[in-house]
Amino acid sequence: MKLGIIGLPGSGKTTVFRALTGGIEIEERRGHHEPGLGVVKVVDRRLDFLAAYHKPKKVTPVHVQYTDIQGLTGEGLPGGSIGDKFLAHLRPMDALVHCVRFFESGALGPAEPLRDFKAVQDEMILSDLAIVEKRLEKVTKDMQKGKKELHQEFDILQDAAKFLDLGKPLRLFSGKAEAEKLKGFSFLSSKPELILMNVGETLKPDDARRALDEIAAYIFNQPLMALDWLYADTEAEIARLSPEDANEFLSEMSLEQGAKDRIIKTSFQLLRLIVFFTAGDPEVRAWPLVKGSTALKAAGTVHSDMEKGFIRAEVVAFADFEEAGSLASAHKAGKVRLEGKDYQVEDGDIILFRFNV
Ligand SMILES: Nc1nc2c(ncn2[C@@H]2O[C@H](COP(=O)(O)OP(=O)(O)OP(=O)(O)O)[C@@H](O)[C@H]2O)c(=O)[nH]1
Ligand SMILES: [Mg+2]
Repeated sequence: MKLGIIGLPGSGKTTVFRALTGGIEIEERRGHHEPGLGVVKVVDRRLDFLAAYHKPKKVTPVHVQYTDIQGLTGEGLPGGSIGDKFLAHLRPMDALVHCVRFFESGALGPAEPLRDFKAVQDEMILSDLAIVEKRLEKVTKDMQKGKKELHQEFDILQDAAKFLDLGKPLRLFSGKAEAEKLKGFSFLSSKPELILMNVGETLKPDDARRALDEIAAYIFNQPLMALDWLYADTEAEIARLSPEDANEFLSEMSLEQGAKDRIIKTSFQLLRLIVFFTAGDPEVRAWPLVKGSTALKAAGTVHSDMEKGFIRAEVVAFADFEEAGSLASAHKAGKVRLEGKDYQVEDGDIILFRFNV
């Protein structure tokens, strides 16, 4: 899962990045144009349980990759716009984490979260519109040369352009069947987005929630959006601590949980992802999968050969496995099911794929 951090210059993106990744495995890049990458292993109690049971050589959690565009891109000065170069880095992402400043800054002045949120959203919309218009130009030329089959794409693009021209993000377009045809463009305003407000330490949770409510009211009808907030400066410190020290720190701050795990959970919901497991001797592994996917799709996630030669899936729900205590007991209790390729995988399914090579 690839998450890209977006936000105005100086909104705290890098601080949020550190809070979410613990500053670990950051690839330092020379120059300011290359994004910083941080990989986070998703903590999952179920994976730990399976690892303790199978004692495999390898345990592989789900990985989440965060991208932070380092520094300014030249176009984006503090208080200014983000710039196209910056936005281009975000097109390959599965979802965006939109960092909104809610702390007073010497250079940028008092915080105005809703204004800043709108500014970034508008910039994404304009950037998408530029792509649509460029493509429309090309399609128009090709149609004049006799490529009649481009008519459908032309119509869809014109609809999208109208939408964007009104200042509406393509997320609102996504209910329509045509939206499928636009997928290849990786439009920013159609990506799932987690609005993450970066709150100054002098502000109270109630202040944060009020500011978030204003943004929520503004985006009320947009699908694929989620909202959350954090004390990024503090969380960046916490993310560096050992789990024990972090817990002590959190309880001192009367916070229940660090932002890191919570944000991952929210991102999973935003992307409608569930997790299934493969568990055996060489490897116990957690896999992300889009909710509603079939066993065949899950097999393909593990290996294309498994999808091609799929015979059946032997499935046990994690809760049943845990209760039974062993695979043999789960079998005895009739909890291990044989499922076909159309079976809809559930969150927490432990699956053994049978396949022909
Ligand atoms: N008080 C407070 N200051 C913060 C917080 N987060 C970031 N800052 C400050 O805001 C400034 C900018 O933070 P960065 O994380 O570098 O912001 P950025 O969005 O990555 O900036 P660019 O990459 O230059 O666009 C720094 O001086 C931070 O110390 C926060 O949660 N609270
Ligand atoms: Mg930065």
